[in-house]
Amino acid sequence: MTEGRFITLEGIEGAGKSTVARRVCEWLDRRAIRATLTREPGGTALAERVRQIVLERGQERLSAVTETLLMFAARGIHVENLIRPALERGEWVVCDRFTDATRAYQGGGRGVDPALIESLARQVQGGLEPACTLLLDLPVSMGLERAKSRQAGPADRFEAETQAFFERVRAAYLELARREPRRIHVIDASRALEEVMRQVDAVLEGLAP
Ligand code: T5A
Repeated sequence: MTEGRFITLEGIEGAGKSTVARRVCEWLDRRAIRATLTREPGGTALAERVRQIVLERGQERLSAVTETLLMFAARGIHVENLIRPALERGEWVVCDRFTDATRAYQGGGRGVDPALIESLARQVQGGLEPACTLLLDLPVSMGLERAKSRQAGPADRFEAETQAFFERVRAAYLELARREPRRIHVIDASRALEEVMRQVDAVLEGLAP
């Protein structure tokens, strides 16, 4: 049995995370590596209910701290019921967003205290960290354009945010990558998908058994 690996994808809206995550799973499948594709917030039936609460634009206000707590509530459910069991079975887990999203969106975007985020991460993850994170980076205007072209229903609470908010999120992601260059690989996501996948494949080749 191979050792399970935890891979995460990060980036602003429309960076191509979902598209690339599916391609990563195909890459693993071609190498006969069992993988589970999942996402945050969500990934299990219960965590998807928390996702609905945190993304929908309802009448009631959600403070930045409450939003952070909800992200970690969903993450706790997801880690316990899906991520950890899959890794223990020896599967790879490919996850569309994880705690770096909280660092970038709630920390960088909303100004939540990083000490609170790191404290919750320790409690909820119990030492679980991604082995590798692919940060799909592109200019905010390009990401929002792509997201808009694909958007079906009304904008969710994040999609309705300003360009300045997403600039802060992008800057926070790049700062995380600067601090953790061995884990976080910056991919130029402004390129055509095949070129993006060439960059991703180069990272994956270094991880495969
Ligand atoms: N959130 C999440 C937090 O604030 N804190 C947290 O802790 C967590 C976990 C989740 C929201 O929650 C927030 C962040 C988010 O706002 P989501 O729906 O999971 O929402 O995330 P989004 O980023 O909104 O997902 P998107 O679907 O908008 O973006 P993706 O997945 O990055 O983009 P994708 O793959 O759907 O591609 C978008 C379009 O671009 C095309 C695709 O075909 C698609 O049409 N595309 C390309 N076009 C040209 N060239 C390329 N290289 C392309 N790659 C993709």
